[in-house]
Order: sequence, then structure tokens, then C-alpha cells
Amino acid sequence: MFSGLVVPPDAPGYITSLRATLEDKHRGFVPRHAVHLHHAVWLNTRKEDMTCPDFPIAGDYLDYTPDRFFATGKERTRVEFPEGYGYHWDNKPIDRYAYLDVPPLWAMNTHLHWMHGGYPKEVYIRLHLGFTPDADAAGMTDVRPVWFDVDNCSDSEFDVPGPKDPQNDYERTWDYTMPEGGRFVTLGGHLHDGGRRIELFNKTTGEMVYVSDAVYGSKNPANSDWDLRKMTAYSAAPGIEVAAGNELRLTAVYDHSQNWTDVMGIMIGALVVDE
Ligand SMILES: [Cu+2]
Repeated sequence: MFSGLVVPPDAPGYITSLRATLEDKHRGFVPRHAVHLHHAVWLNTRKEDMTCPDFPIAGDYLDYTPDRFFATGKERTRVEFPEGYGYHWDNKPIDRYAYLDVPPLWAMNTHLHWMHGGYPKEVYIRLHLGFTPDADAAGMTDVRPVWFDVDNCSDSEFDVPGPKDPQNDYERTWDYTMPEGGRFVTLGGHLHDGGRRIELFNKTTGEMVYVSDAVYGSKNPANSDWDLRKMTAYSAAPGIEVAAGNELRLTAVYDHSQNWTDVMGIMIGALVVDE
């Protein structure tokens, strides 16, 4: 586990895409089987997290939870916002620290596993951003990250107790009432090996918002040693609507034929908030 600070773009603008890669100290690509990226999450200290505003993650530095705006893992989730949309980054100092005249930072929390001997012990995570500076961003629309997590406001990890009947999936749910309405222009899931899918269901309207499926190397995941390759993701305008007050249910579905430890069930959406 590692937590640290990240230097963000030094100008205000819109982040239009995000992905992460692992590299060695010579900037060489580190393959996904050499070092297992369990997860990595990036937090913006300038903005407040929507679904867990009060988690004391930043100690005395902030009196709110910094905005969890991107996460990735072994499945290398990437986010590409539809044309004209982006996550706005404002590099002005945080109000209560304005007197220090220091630009705000991002934080990153990551968890890596070294898989085999002989691979680099020094590994870097590179965050690749698509970025449109404010000067070139006329007409762009800001999005609000929404972090759905079956173990929210905690360490996001849980265990699937097994083994049980392989026909019997293990489900873990979490309900959240939307404080604001709008439309999701991106949605994507994060599961670990053993995960089958993660569903976001609107209990108020009875409609499925989005299902992010786990993709394995083989049609039968058990034949590919449960080696998670990717998660399906949504990216489109005008997006998928939700209204303020809608109760959403997140369900992470895991295989139940064996024991899975320290897994996660997360979906991140980018909401264009209603005016
Ligand atoms: Cu994870």
C-alpha cells in the first residue's frame, strides 16, 4: 500500500481522458503479469467527493474527502469522456490555504503485488491524461465523478467466503440516494479476479442504469484461471438520466465456487449535473 501526493496539471482545464500504465525506472512498460496493480485511485483535493464527503482521509489538511475522480486496477479501466465533456481541474489554491500561496495537489493511493521474482522492484505508475486548457475549452461541459462502492467510506475491500455451489453467485449490495440529478456520460466498473459483473440499478424507476461486465481471457472464466482482462464501460452523450432523490442500488456479483479475499466492487460514473 502506498499513498502519496501527485503534481497535477499546472494550468486550469478539462481532463478529457484518463488511463494508467506501469513503468520501470527507464520508462519501460511493465507487463500486467509482472506486477499486479491491485488498484490505484486518484483524488482531487480541490473538490469534495459526492458519495463519501466526510471520510477523514486527509487528516487536518481538509475538512472534506477529496474527490475520488479516477481508479484503475488489473483490468486497466480507462475513461474517455464523450466529445465536449471533461472533468474540470482548477489549479487555484484551496480557499483555507490561500495564504500559503501553494497550488493544490492530487493524492494517489495504490496497492501493488509483486508477482514473480526477477521483475523490477521499482515501479512507477504513469497517469495519462487527455487535457484541454481553459483557453481552448469554450463550450465544454464539466462532469461530476460519482463513486459507487459496495464498501464505501471504508477501505473498499471485502471477502467472498467460499467455497459454495459454483452455480450460486455471491452478491454484495449498497444503496445510495442521488443528492443531485443529471445524466451519466460515462460509467465503468472495477472488480477483482472472481468478479462477474457489477450492476447499477435505479430502484425508484425500476430501470437498470448500467451493467459493467468482467471480461476474461476465455469464455469460461474458470478455464482462464480467473484472469480478469477488462471491464466493459459506457461512454456516450446525451447519457443515462437519473433524478435527484432516485435510490440507486449497486450490486457486485462474484463467483462463489471458491474463496476470494480482498476484492472490490466499485463503479464510477461521470454525471452532468442538471442546472
Ligand atoms: Cu481494487
